[in-house]
Amino acid sequence: MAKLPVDPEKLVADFGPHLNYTPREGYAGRDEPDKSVPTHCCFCGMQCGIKLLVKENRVVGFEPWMEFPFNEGRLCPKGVQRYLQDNHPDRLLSPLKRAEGKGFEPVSWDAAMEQTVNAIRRIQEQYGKDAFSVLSGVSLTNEKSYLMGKFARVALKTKNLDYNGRLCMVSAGAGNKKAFGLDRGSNNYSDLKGAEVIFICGANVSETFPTLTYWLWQARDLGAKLIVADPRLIPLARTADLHLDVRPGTDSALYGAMLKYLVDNDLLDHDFINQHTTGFDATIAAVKDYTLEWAETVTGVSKEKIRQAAEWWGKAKTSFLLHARGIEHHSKGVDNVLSCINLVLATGRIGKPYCGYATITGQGNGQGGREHGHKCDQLPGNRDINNPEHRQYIAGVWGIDEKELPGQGYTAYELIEAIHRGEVKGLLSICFNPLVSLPNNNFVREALEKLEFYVAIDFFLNETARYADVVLAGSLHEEEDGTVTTAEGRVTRIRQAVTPPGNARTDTAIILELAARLGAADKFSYNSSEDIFNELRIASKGGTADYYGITYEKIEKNMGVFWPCPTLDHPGTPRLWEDRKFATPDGKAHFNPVNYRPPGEVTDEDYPVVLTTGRVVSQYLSGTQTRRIGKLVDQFPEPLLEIHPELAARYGIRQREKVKVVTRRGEAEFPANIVATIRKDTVFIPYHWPGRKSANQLTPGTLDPVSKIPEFKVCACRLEPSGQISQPGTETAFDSI
Ligand SMILES: Nc1nc2c(c(=O)[nH]1)N[C@H]1C(S)=C(S)[C@@H](COP(=O)(O)OP(=O)(O)OC[C@H]3O[C@@H](n4cnc5c(=O)[nH]c(N)nc54)[C@H](O)[C@@H]3O)O[C@H]1N2
Ligand SMILES: Nc1nc2c(c(=O)[nH]1)N[C@H]1C(S)=C(S)[C@@H](COP(=O)(O)OP(=O)(O)OC[C@H]3O[C@@H](n4cnc5c(=O)[nH]c(N)nc54)[C@H](O)[C@@H]3O)O[C@H]1N2
Ligand code: SF4
Ligand SMILES: [Mo]
Repeated sequence: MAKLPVDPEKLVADFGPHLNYTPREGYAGRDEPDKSVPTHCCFCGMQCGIKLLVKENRVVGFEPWMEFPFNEGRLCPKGVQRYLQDNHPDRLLSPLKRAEGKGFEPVSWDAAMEQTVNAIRRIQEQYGKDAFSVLSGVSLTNEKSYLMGKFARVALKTKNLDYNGRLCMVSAGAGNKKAFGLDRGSNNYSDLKGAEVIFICGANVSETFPTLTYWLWQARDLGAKLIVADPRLIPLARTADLHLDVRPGTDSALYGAMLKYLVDNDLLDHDFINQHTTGFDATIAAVKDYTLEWAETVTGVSKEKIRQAAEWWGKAKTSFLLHARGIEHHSKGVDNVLSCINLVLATGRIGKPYCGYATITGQGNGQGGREHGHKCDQLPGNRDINNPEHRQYIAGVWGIDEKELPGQGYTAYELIEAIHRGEVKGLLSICFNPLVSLPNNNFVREALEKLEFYVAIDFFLNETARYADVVLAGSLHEEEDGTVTTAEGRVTRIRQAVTPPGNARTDTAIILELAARLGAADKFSYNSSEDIFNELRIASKGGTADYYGITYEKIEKNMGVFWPCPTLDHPGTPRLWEDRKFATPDGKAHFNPVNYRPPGEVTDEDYPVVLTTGRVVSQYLSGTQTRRIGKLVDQFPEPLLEIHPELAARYGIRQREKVKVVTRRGEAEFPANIVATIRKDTVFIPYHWPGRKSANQLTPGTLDPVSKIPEFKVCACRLEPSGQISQPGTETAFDSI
């Protein structure tokens, strides 16, 4: 087992409640702070409110922000310790340039900018505009997400721009747009409190969205039944009324069989189906053969459990369905999402108090960042880059001719393939660590080596940035003003607490200077983040993600505003669809038929075990930030292979024995963590570590045909025990890459 979780008393004794763990010389960390700045956690989509304590332009601690309505001061271990990254010695304090044979050396901003712009110009002149590409990220604020989309299309004039939400939210987004015409969770979470049945599909809420559990406990206290579908008996499932231990990659068979049960037993809302939906007949025709027995064979969940889940779901008067990446990270992620939505629509339980549906957005600004146009197929306001009217409108806002606006480019993983083919020669990345987070990372590494020029903007030298020619020292969440949109759809304010240290700059300042040096200064003249937001409001006006009626002042006054908010006197929309007018062209919610198909890779004689990947509570994404926060590392210092005792016994694997996991892409060794909380045919590896400890050496580049999300949640593997026992804490990844 890993070390025990950190002892809070020891933490306080070591560091004091509000003390930075690397106080610099002459720095009076224990004194009263100069100010307390209400803002939000920089990590997950809950965007918990937090107050940062600032002394001499440094973040030195935090205190709870009790008034912020979602979390009311509560925080998870990452939120509590996030401030410890601020003064980390690895923080980039100056632009860097690759010096042959010497690694990186600091350079002036002028030299770094000039080298970057010259390389962009050369590549675009030699190979065409689209040969230079951009990968962006949604830890960025709405303002920066919008800016990146405009920068790629107007300053670089390239079509090749995509973002890390491609690995995260796109299956949910595509499913929601098909069914509702709009991509946002239908309700804010207060509707959980009062729902009779709560169905959680593929979301490890207690570890990945810890503060959301508070709303679930309140619902349980009021008598809600909790159903959890997950191949692991995750912490939340241990307290659930029903755990559906689904075989990875088979969810649509499970939900399809539940839908058939609702139809066969007439547990349907006929009025809602008749008046407010289309596609019901075709959808139930698709599941007509999905008997409980068939579903048991496909999913591995007993037919009695499936029947029970359908019965509870069907008979409830109020309900809330939530899903996350467990059902979305699949080559049929969109189908899985649609099969969940079909269950919600069949019972008409949406747009009413305590009746809701939502995907749980992952990254900090995973919601806002997927609306403002840094996706390859999207323009601001969640507009479609292929729609002539949408193009015309945005070209007008940006003061360019519609013909100058590039078309649709490659999605993130397709971009890596295009680099391999030699079609794309240059890359700018911001807020993205694709070498760790994309699947099949040996293939990604080869692509990075082929680039003629690569510039990265980050505050740490992440593993991908080590392949860069130039690294531009950017800013942390708390070093710039802006807004984010929480998983609930609430637009809130990020407040600048400190300015970037040393010679680092704000991300916005970097992008604006690059745009100016590329000759687009007139299109990028803003004096503040609020200026950018005010342009975003106009750009989003009339789109499905309409922010026009939201202003900084209104956010301050109301502790956030829920979009859509089309006019200045509009109060915002915490609960969607109360008027039953869906955002589809015909105003109806759309059922979508889902035919079950197997995952991209199934087990066989050579690769007999199912591998799935995901997260642990104390680490975040590619780990760039949380692997630098010592106390979080202590909680989970290294990736372990979760394996059931029976499967372990079949291979003679002992606790903490190093096991080689082999897939068709590669192999990697992990100590075994033998737990009874996982299916007997499945193993699980968390993916927060790089290099030789990266789970993504093993995962496939299979994509969903619609959303182009990679299939992180299922592939086939073989296990080869090594006979060696590993000591806890010795399997860190610092010897990697
Ligand atoms: N601690 C922590 N919190 C985070 C993050 C983090 O990195 N660390 N990241 C944030 C981000 S960006 C995201 S996207 C979210 C992700 O949040 P989650 O989706 O909750 O996290 P995952 O661990 O990726 O996957 C969730 C569950 O899916 C299950 N699963 C695997 N395969 C299947 C399947 O085929 N069907 C079903 N039903 N379940 C399956 C896994 O066992 C796992 O428990 O978390 C956010 N919060
Ligand atoms: N096997 C497997 N792989 C997965 C997943 C999985 O479940 N299994 N999950 C996928 C999912 S859901 C996601 S979201 C992706 C995430 O994958 P990534 O987006 O690549 O992960 P991050 O760690 O967020 O990388 C972001 C980088 O941005 C930097 N950064 C953060 N904030 C800012 C900022 O404000 N400004 C600047 N300039 N830089 C910033 C950080 O320092 C870090 O280096 O991983 C995906 N990969
Ligand atoms: S739940 Fe998410 S937003 Fe809240 S403190 Fe934890 S990581 Fe931060
Ligand atoms: Mo994510």
